[in-house]
Amino acid sequence: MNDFNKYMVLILMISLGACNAPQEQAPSASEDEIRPTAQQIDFLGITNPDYLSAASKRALQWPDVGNEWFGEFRVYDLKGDLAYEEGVVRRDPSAIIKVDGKFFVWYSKSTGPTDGFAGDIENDKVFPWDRCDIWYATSEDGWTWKEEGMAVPRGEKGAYDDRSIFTTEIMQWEDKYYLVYQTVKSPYNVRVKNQVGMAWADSPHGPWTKTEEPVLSPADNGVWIGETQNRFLVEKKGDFDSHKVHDPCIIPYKGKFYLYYKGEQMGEEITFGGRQIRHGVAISDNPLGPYIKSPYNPISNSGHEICVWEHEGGIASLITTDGPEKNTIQWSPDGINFDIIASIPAPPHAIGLNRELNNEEPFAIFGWGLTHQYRSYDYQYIRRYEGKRKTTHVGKGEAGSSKSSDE
Ligand code: AAL
Repeated sequence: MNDFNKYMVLILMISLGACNAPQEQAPSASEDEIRPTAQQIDFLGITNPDYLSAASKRALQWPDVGNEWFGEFRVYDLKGDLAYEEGVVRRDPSAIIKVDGKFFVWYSKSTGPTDGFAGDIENDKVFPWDRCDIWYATSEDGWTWKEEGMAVPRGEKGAYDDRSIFTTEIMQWEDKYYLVYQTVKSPYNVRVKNQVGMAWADSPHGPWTKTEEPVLSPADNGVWIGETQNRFLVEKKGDFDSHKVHDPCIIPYKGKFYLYYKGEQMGEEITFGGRQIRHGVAISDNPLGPYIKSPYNPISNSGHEICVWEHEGGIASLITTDGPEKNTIQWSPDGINFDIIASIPAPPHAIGLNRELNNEEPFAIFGWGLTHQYRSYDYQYIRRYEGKRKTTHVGKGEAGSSKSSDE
């Protein structure tokens, strides 16, 4: 374990143990062993090194990491066809790629309000992402977008993707384009299993050819109790992805194709970090599959939408929304074993990274891209985020820090 990992394990152990610890204690033997240097005492602002609080002890274990992942995000309205449109859902933007001088994005699109599960699910719309198809848009400047049309439609009645296809990602590999997306077969009830489908094309404008079968399916080892449509009633929960495989994103890496995804488990619970959501990876020698799930799955214990990119010879992953390790950047040298390398303040949801930006200093990957936001539960729209690294905190008119490199 490197220093940062030891530190994170320590944080977790100390913070869990600390809940039951008496408020005042005589210094223990191990406490005696902690001898901060004068520089550490000054940097951490410790009042008396003979009386170290649990928080100070944890702070003394911090590795000497920089602030290269610390920054802030702002979100802006888009112009043109991706501006908010009443009655229309546009959400879960893919990464942005640039082809022939134009930016391209793909996303889920549906119309009309959400009815939920209480009525006639055969005809209603159960979620904002129900009854979606994959659409795409292009832009010259990343602000004004032209909706080019539908890229991939739902399947014919009876097909595995006949009800909704949504939450897509794009991979450009050699001279071909690959879209992966979630699929649901009708009827869309709360226990329906969600799969991952794929389509490929020679041009970002299509035409797209779907693979005959889904490229990824949920684990088949959970057991529901009874027939009632209640997703929390389980005899056995099964693997982390026994109910749904979501948010697929493929990264070509070390001569193979790594399909990262979010798993949802049958009988999902709320834990001390929120919803039980974890990520997995499935690996293939070929972009079209077959994708074999890693035996190391799950490869995260937290997170929501997948946001991964190649970084310093490994894979970086932005972990948001759910679980004890939310709002962290994690990094893995092998695409499988991820460690926390930074905490990150309030990143946007469902980020569509701008893959054109991945060549400069670390935070530059977040320079700008797309996200979605809820105007209401019924309607979501795509917006632009801009991320800026932050190295100082100064008041208006105050002399800035000499350490600042970005203000
Ligand atoms: C998202 C994704 C998946 C979920 C829903 C639509 O942002 O995690 O796609 O199914 O929310």
